[in-house]
Amino acid sequence: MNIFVLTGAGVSAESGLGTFRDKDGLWSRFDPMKLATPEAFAHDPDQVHAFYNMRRQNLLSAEPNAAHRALARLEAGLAERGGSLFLCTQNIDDLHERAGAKRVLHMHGELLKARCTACGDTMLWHEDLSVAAPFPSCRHSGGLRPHVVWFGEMPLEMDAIYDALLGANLFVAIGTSGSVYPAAGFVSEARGHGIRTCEINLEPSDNARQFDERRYGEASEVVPVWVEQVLSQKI
Ligand code: BV8
Repeated sequence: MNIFVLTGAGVSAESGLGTFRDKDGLWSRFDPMKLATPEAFAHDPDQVHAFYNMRRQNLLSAEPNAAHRALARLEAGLAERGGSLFLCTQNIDDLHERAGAKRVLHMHGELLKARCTACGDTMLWHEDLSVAAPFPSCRHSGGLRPHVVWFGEMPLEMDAIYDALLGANLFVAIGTSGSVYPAAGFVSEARGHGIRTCEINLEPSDNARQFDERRYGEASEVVPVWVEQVLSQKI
């Protein structure tokens, strides 16, 4: 069985990273159009860097939760059975990897990487970022940014994502509100190709009605149960 899992901020909520659109979420305290767009970065790079520096420090003190660990078990368990997990995340944290997942596609980039705006080089970066910092590999300076996809920018590896999506037997969205595209459109893409769909979330998402199966609750409780059922082939 080939499963395509799309995760969102809800899978990391119980690790303390907060979500975007829940009542006390990031976008209720910060304006995404002032912090998560290329125009915002051009206008006030220091403010944008401060926003991501705060989130990077939060991430470095966060730990994966049972949902991240269950998805790592799913990856190994499917491989043992000749199947595969394609784990695509909208999240810019590294909690899937720290929980043991071997292949994670970060379609919206990674908070623990920096990118040189002059040449596109990326590298691991755990410290605070500022535009002034010189980029070690290419020596350009003055244009460092987080390796993150902002609104209005093309998400990463979309061809690989659609190839994997259309080759899946099951599409599962976990911890996402289904409000940001193109990720929010994956479920209708899957349905259009006759692929079974399942939503696992705290509450119905914006596109809940498009899912064949829906399971609700805290990810750290619902995801491990679902993974054990998949691996014991009860579903
Ligand atoms: C693009 C990185 C084009 C930065 C992010 C109309 C139609 C189609 C598109 C658009 C449109 N209008 C505007 C657009 C474009 C825009 C968009 O979709 N806007 C929305 C607001 C309408 N999209 C884009 O700009 C994308 N790019 O379209 O490019 C293009 C084409 C050609 C050439 C160039 C460009 C890029 C979008 C990426 C933006 N970057 N993140 C950062 O992190 O700072 S988006 C950000 O929000 C996240 O990455 C994530 O992807 C997204 C959605 O967030 P979620 O993960 O779903 O989190 P949310 O808080 O919303 O929901 C959490 C869920 O978890 C909730 O449902 C909650 O109930 C649940 N939950 C909470 N706790 C738990 C839980 N579940 C389980 N257990 C729990 N404990």
